[in-house]
Amino acid sequence: LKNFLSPKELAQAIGVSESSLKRWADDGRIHVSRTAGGHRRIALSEAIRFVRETRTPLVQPQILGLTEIAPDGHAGPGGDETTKLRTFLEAGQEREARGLLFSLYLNGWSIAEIVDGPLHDAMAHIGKLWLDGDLGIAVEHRATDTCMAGLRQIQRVLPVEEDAPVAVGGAPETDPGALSSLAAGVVLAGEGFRVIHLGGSTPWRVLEEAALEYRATLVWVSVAHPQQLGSLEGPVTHLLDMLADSGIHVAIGGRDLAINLMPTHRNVFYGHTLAELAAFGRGLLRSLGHTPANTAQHTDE
Ligand code: B12
Repeated sequence: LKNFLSPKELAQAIGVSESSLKRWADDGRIHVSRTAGGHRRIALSEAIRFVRETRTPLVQPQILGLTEIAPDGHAGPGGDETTKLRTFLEAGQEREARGLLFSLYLNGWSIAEIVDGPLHDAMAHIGKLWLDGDLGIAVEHRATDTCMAGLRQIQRVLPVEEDAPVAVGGAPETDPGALSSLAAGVVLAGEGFRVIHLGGSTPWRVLEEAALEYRATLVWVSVAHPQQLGSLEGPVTHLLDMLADSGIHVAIGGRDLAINLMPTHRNVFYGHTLAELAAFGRGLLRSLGHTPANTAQHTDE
């Protein structure tokens, strides 16, 4: 991937003339910076924002370095997005699976919509394959890895603001769910946080210490495997108490999290989906006077 594009490169990638593109830049529809020599250049994250918001088809995605995306959307299996993703993941078609996730993002889906929808649904299905034996487990592990790579590709094109508030998070010590926690982190990055992801199986005291060390504004905890946790109450209460004094917010969530059994505290937010986490993160940034970097787009507007 390239970090910057010339107006000519972006014009070719989206199939318009260079002069139209320069006009849009001068109108402020596309934000450009200038090189030392005075030439216009466009950050990749800004090019992607423009493509998403205007639903402009990328006729030559390879010019942006996006070699995994078929120019005409994505040729492949039929069916809805979940079926397509599941088919690619089950067949070990890693490039196609990553390309599909990225295409959804380019087509204007928010990161939360991609993960709460096709990604979660495809993985839930793949999670049943272990019934078929060890090969099913291999498919599940490989699919997890592919989804993580796909999410990191999306994260890679998000604008990064050096002074944005920090979010630190992971899945807790008895929970291996690194895919869940990465997904939550990429959603927060999409809302404009600077994100530090500690991965699966992160001890509670590590979350606490990392939050203080990295001066986090928000700590997120993804609970993907609730039955493994026993009682969450003790460690969660401790975490909330420790972080409240430093004014650090905590978001804890998972599909099957029994929110009604969780300790209440002024600095905690509980949720089941990443759409809820995105909305919470956006609200928190606003309350801190930060304009979210990349306002989420919705498919059915
Ligand atoms: C991948 C996977 C694993 C991987 C995890 C690898 C990794 N690096 O992530 C591995 C192979 C390690 C694994 C292990 C186990 N797993 Co497992 N696993 C899954 C699987 C197939 C997909 C999970 C996933 O990542 N999905 C994609 C993510 C994005 O979705 P998600 O986790 O649901 O997250 C959503 C929400 O939780 C929410 N969210 C996430 N984070 C946050 C944060 C906040 C703040 C908010 C608000 C929301 C939020 O948004 C997400 C999108 O909607 C699920 C199947 C399923 N039905 O979910 C089983 C599943 C979670 N596993 C299960 C089980 C039982 C196990 C094992 C115990 C199996 C075993 N007998 O060994 C072990 C656990 C061992 C241990 N050490 O604890 C059960 C859990 C049942 C339960 N209710 O507790 C499930 C549901 C499968 C099933 N139907 O039985 N697993």
